[in-house]
Amino acid sequence: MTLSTTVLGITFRNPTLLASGIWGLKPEDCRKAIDGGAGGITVKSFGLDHRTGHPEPIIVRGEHYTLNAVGLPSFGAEYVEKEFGPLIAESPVPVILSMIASTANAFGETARTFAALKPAALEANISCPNVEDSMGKPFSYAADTAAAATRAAKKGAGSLPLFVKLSPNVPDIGRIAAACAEAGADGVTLVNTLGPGMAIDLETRRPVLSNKMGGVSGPAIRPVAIRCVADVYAATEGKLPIIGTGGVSKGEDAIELMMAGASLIGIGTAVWDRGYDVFGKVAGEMGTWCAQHGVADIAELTGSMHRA
Ligand code: RRO
Repeated sequence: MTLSTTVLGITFRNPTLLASGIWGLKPEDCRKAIDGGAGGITVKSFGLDHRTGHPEPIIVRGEHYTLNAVGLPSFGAEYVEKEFGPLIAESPVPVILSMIASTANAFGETARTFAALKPAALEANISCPNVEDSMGKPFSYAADTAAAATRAAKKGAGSLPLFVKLSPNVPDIGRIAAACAEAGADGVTLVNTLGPGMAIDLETRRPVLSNKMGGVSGPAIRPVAIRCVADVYAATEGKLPIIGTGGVSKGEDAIELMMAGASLIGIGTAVWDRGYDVFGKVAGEMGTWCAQHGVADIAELTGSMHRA
């Protein structure tokens, strides 16, 4: 059976991707994920502006979840070019550059600047939950602002495939994804972190995170990710490629997200528990499941729940 899959003309050796987030800040992290078997890489979301992230502590690990409020640190276009240009040039697997911008229009210039580095695709992160104080509500919280950011990003991206990363914290993610597709998104990444959530230190009686609140990831959010992927697949009649991400730590988790409608699978939080080898392990487990169930081509799983 084949685990290799082609999405928007980009071939991945298997469907697992490093999700944009806390592991993709440095090219060394991305190389570890490639060595660990990842089918592709999504770099941490960066913008053109310089921003300091939130002060420590920025991560809380619970039993079934992780909270983060990294706070979107960004070091300008030169950093992305110097650090990730060589990775893009040498990588044996596709590299997706994820980007953020503080206004919908600014996604245009950001996309143009990042597209010049020739990644396999761009991802417009319009759903960070941790910077409302400085950047306002995420664009993905409403269809009109999501579409405006997408339209600008696609103008800058040109012919380069553009994924748009959406938030699960909305009542109708299907409608928002459809608006993004109409505005030029070639695919969507579902989902960013849930919440925000909060954890309290019982001794000090204060929130653990310096930002007080943070996005929730890990196994606890997996059912929400599956429902969001299923909703968007249905709302877009299976025509919009989906990178499914949220709480995947083993092969069967990934297969469930594919049945809901995902073509590719982002993994982030599980690196804590299974190490950078999690990508190869999950891909291997997917292959075993497919062999046991007579699935010859992994792509045939995508959206199969809707046809069962
Ligand atoms: O940097 C962050 O705090 C962050 C980002 Br950009 C995001 O998109 N999602 C998240 O949970 N954290």
